[in-house]
Amino acid sequence: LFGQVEPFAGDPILSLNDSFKADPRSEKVNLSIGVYTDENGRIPVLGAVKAGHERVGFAGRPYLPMEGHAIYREGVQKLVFGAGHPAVADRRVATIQTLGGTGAVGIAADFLAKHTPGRTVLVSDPTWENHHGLFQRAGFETATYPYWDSASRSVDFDGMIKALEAAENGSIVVLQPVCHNPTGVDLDERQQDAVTDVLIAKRHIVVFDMAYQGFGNGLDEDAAFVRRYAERASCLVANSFSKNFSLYGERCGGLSVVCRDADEAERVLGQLKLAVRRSYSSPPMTGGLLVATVLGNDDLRAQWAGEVGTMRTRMDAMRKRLADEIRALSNEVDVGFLLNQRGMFSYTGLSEAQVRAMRERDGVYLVGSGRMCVAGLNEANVPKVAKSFVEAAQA
Ligand code: PLP
Ligand code: TYF
Repeated sequence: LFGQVEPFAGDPILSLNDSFKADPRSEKVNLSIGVYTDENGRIPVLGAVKAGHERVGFAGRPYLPMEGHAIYREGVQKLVFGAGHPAVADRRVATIQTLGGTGAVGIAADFLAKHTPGRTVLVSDPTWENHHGLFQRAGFETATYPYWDSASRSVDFDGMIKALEAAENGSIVVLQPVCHNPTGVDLDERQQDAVTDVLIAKRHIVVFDMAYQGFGNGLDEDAAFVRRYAERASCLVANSFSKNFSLYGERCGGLSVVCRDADEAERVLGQLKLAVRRSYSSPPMTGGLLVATVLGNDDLRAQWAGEVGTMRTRMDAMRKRLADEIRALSNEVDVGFLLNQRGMFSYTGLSEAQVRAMRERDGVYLVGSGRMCVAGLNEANVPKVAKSFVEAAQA
């Protein structure tokens, strides 16, 4: 019956993570998968989440509504758009609880496939690979807009603008507003505004995918692009709590659709619920209750915001430490990229062969594209990573 079924090659990043776990060397360093680990190399349990867990305990487990927990959805709106945002005040935002950021992008794709079918979907080159996969699964063809300029190790802004202008009116454009995966480079405020002008003039449908809110400059600062855009036009916003709540396995995220008015938002919410009903009926409760409890309580929310700041500060410090260590070993390796890029990832510019050499010789694991997860760095492993990096870069 299933004789023709093709083998699945596996997800390259998850496979690399498995190879890391199987590597017997004790001095190995995992800078591959996008997971935040603390100074001791562990995935942290945030204090605010632990306190939330104690508060909610374990009571009955009825089904949640299709759209998720009401306090959770309110929390998403406040976090993504800010408390006083006009779209929220006008009740023009339809928000649902989703299965992580992946589930949010997936439901966005399903929703758009039904209500705006046949459009071209443009994602950045490069991007999180699943952007292609999720929109293709929903029936779209995907194409790319230029994003990364390897010569300057920054955004190919002119290329991006030209591609958005050249695209058919009303195309679907997926944008990562902050801490771009995999490059670590973001648009600055002037560039964001220029891109916004083009997107609105072309009546493109924008899907923001914000998986790292709080890891760039701050929770509010990181949402500024989305907030300004949503003051000017309708859009979809996927957000993830996997990283900033350190709740990877709980699958917590949100999808918000900014609409023209409250009536439209009500109907859009209905269609999002229908998409959920046809896919998995309703979201799971445990992780959602934790997030809702933290976001819905002023003290816990403030504690959480502080802990997000601690994660961000540590990653920034590790970027600087690695740059210093590399400079101490060699004047010939340019480390500016480590300091200009933000969030969990840095595109190093290393080739696949150089990345392989670091992995095989030194047990330092980066993704084949040259992406380094800086959250895997700590005081103990930075010297080793710096030495491995310099040797690979100069080979
Ligand atoms: N979008 C981007 C850009 C990501 O980098 C990731 C995860 O790494 C996701 C979405 C998925 O997030 P989640 O793990 O919450 O599904
Ligand atoms: O880019 C990353 O590292 C994350 C990790 O199914 C990831 O996207 C990779 C595959 C996956 C879930 C998370």
